[in-house]
Amino acid sequence: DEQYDPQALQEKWQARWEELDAFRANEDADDARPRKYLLDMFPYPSGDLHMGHGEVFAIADVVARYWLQRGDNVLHPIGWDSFGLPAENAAIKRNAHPAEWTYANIETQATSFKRYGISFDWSRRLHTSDPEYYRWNQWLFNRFFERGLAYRKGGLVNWCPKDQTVLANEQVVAGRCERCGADVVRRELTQWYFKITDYADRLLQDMDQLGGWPERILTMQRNWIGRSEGADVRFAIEGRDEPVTVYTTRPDTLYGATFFVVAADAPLAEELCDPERLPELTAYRSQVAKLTDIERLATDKEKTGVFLGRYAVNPVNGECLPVWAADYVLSGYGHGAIMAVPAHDQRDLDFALKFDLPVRVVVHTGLADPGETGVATPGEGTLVNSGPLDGLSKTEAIARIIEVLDERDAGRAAVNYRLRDWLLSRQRFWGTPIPIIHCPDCGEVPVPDEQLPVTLPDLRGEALAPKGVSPLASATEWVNVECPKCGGPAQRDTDTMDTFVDSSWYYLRYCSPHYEDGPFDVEQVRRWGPIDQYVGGSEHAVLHLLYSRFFTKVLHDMGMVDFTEPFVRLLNQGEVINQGKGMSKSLGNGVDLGEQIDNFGVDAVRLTMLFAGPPEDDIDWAAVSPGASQKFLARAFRVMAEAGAASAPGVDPAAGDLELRKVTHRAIDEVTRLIESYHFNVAIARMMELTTAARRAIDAGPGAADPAVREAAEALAVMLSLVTPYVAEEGWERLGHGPTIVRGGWPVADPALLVRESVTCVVQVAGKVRDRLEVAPTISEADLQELALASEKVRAYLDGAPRKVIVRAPKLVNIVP
Ligand code: ANZ
Ligand code: ZN
Repeated sequence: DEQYDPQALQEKWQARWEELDAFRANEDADDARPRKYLLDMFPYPSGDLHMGHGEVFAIADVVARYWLQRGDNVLHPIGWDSFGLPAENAAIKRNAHPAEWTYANIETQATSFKRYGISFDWSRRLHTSDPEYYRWNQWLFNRFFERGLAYRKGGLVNWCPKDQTVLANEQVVAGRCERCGADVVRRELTQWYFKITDYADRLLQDMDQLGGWPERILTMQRNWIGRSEGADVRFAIEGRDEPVTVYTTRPDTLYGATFFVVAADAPLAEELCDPERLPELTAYRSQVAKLTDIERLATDKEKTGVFLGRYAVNPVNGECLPVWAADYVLSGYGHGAIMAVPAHDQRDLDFALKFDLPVRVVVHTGLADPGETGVATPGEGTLVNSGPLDGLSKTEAIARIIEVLDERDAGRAAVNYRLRDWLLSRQRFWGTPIPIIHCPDCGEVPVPDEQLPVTLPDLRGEALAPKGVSPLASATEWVNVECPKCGGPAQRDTDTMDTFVDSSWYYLRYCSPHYEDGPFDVEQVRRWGPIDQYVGGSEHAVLHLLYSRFFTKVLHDMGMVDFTEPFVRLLNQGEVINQGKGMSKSLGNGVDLGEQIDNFGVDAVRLTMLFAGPPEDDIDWAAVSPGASQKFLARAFRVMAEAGAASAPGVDPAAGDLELRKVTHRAIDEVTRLIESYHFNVAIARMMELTTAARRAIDAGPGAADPAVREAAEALAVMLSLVTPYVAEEGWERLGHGPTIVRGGWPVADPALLVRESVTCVVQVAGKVRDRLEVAPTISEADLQELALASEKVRAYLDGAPRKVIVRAPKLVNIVP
């Protein structure tokens, strides 16, 4: 009797895969097999792998191993996103260098990945904190700089007081730091930006190539980009030469503007403020500085503001509108100033009611007067109180008013985006130094390509503690250099790049990870790209996924890649939770992946992950049973071992038991379709059914030596190899094959064996079942209708010709008498 010993199988087959280099992609140009590129979002090396990794990598591995079985040339690489704050915080705490913590964790994770049996091509491994990698971040920065896509500007930025660094807009979640949860504040700083706004339209338009992405992620990106159409309208300011422009999506309501608001924190507020009122504005501003944008925009927030003692002139009717400063207008959006139309915009109305400003209806909607109800009417209607616009619809009025504004040179049609440029600079150590030298005479001078990489100075421990300026600034020898242009004394930029730069192009580096003449070999990328399937968490919906789309488009414009979207298909896995809740230290409900593997074996853990439900769904570890998975695998193992012991490879399955053969071929047919549509849990259920059928054939049917049993066991081994590779390898070897099942060949269902002799067709009359017919599964609709109407049982309920017959061949006929 054969015992199933998962740990022994793991050691044996892990060693065999390494020896065979079983998962290496072939980069030769003349390899004619279809190329497939599968990528999991690379891990951050914080400690060992966790349950979430266990899930996502198991999911992706099914796809990779399926492609391998089909005979594709598969690229499935792994690397580490190894720059970042946690390494730096650990280093400060232990008075060490961030590299020590980082690379030790990478080794731990690499060992765990190997044990977990993921089919990685290890020869392509990369770490973004290696100078060989980040050198190319700097090279790319130089290209962006040349193209005007990297620039420095001063302005209000998001500042995390805890991490003591700036954050990109994308890293501020509900007013808090995405990493540490601290409330984000605003600070005035000069920083580097990538000009992602130049690509806003293409980032939107190219979404029609992304049919293989979850709709939810596309919606989030669309909202993040936030395109709207409207008009820029110029208002003259009394006593000032320069007019002020506002952006509005409702230029049709221009006659309803009764006041004018500028963002309290914008420099414009100060400029427009009557000097006597300046102390009041200053006091108000310090109050506003404490608020996040989310709080400022909240509709239920009590409106606040100060009158600036100035008037703006409505370009269409010459009316003078009082100018206010308020927090509900944001400095970083549109032009940081608005025309307020209280009748048709709720926030303007709240403000008008609070400060006793006039409300004038200009769109007749049929609803009650907003000035009385306090409820603005933003909807469609007919224009009133609007001179030449009276009687027009909203759409007509927008077109007309834009013509008027054009004629008077007081405005024009405009498109606005919520998307801001990508703030790149970080005042932290463990990242890619920005390759710029500041020269008092030449300005910003890029470090010449041949001098890259600019490597990090050797700082550790206390020297890395956050001080509000980059730790690199304290490395004076590193900072002070000669200007590459004039040779005079100059200083390096001391900020490092946002680590999202690293992950914006790593998928290209994998195509030629050791290439030294550029970030990647253009020819190899042409062969492998774009990524056929990307797998990772939805927390990256607007960060990583938007940035890498942007990078790909820039590289396309540089002629370096021939596609414009990096990820053809995207799968977001669910989360692994426990007892219905996310795992956390405070709840004490954490489950350790390593422990699960020690207890049940890799295969049982992988099977449990994949059998729990569709990959997009959360897995509640309290509701699944790795013990039951292990028992199933022991059963499957015995079927393969017994079949292997009873017969030799190469026997003709046609001589085998027909019933079992039909079960096997139906399983092959269904599993193939289920794997291709990513219904892995259902596919596993079919494999379990096949195991049961084979067991029955061994025990109570034709016996283990029957060729049909061998056929079933061989198909089972290959199908299982996607999910539980260790037991599948061992079974395959017991069945007389080798040296590995990895490219063993996906079984093909014989159509002749898929035909069922007959299926039962239900015949209903007026919704009630009146007869059951045994029919051929391939019966035509016409034949089936004829057969049903000929039935005695059916005719008993029919009084002449039926009114309607609905036929769903071969299973249902519905007759309406
Ligand atoms: C007048 C108006 C009348 C507006 C009306 C709306 C309704 P989206 O669609 O998000 O682009 N707005 C413009 N700049 C702003 C800023 N910096 N801070 C806060 N609000 C600002 O929104 C555009 C609308 O948001 C603009 O259209 C403007 O208000 C406001 F019945 O102008 B509207
Ligand atoms: Zn110089």
